Amino acid sequence: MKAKVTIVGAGSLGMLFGGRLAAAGVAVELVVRRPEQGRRLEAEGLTLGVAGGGAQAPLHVRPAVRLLEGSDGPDRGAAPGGHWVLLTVKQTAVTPGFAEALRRLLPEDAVLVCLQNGIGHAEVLAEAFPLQRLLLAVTTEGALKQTDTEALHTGKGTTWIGAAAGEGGSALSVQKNLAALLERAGFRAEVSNNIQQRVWQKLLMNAVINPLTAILQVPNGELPLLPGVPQLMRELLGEGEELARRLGIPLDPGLWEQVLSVCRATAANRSSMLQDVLAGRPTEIGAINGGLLREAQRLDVRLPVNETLYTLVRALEEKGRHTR
Ligand code: KPL
Repeated sequence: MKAKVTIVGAGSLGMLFGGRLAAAGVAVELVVRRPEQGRRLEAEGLTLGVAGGGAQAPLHVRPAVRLLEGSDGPDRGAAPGGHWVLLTVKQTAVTPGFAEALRRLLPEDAVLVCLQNGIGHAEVLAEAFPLQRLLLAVTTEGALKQTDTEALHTGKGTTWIGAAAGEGGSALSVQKNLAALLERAGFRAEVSNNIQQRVWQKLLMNAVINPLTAILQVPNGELPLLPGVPQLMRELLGEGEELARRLGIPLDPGLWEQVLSVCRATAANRSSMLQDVLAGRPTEIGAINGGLLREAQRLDVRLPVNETLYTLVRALEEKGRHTR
């Protein structure tokens, strides 16, 4: 049965998922914000290469393209195999206005899958969508956007899928069908019965690596090699782990080793936050360390190292705004 996947946000991850799913015969539609990108994708199609792929030819596909604003109402074309909407925009894009625009655009049976970093976006979306239609996904796939129509698959990973609402959330069969669809497109995908644990583990890693690389302006691999920095990294992680413990969110015991191994595995990469700072764009600090600080405030606890880094990254954003 024909499934349909709408990808909202044609950045690196959006192009990766959209490219491979379309190549696997799934009906893919890309929803973009910028008309210029929309026009180019329509005219040129989408090209997905593989980093270090040698002679492997890049995939070239022609998914349908729509604009987020100004499109006609929901597309009511039947999707008997299910209709999933992979939300691959940055966390900072998920505002109440955005959630409302999405609600107008999507048919009532579509299931929304959030792939954002950080925390807080699911709550914004839950104001516009019933919780049964919201899934969370955490991915370790690596991708790099090269132009408005081209991306590179830089590293194979795993995508975990789970219900945003836990008990009473979206049906398990919906999650399993999505995992099967992603597997058909060549991804490794698993249904997780504790997606909050995956979300928090990614959150804590991002809370260590992203602000420090943005402030020190180094690639991920250099971070643990700088004098004094491993201690700071441990303190940041320790604050996050203690907060998760108080909130009753279980975590893997070896998270410190995982942070170091992510730094090694992505040694030459600039973290997304460093890229944002260098480009003078707003960062995801509000959803990452800021998300931790909001949770801590609810419990009346302090996270002093996270607070300091949050303030420094906000200052860098401000500086970027003035020097652009
Ligand atoms: O997810 C990342 C990011 O850059 O946002 C890490 C894991 C830090 C890899 O760069």
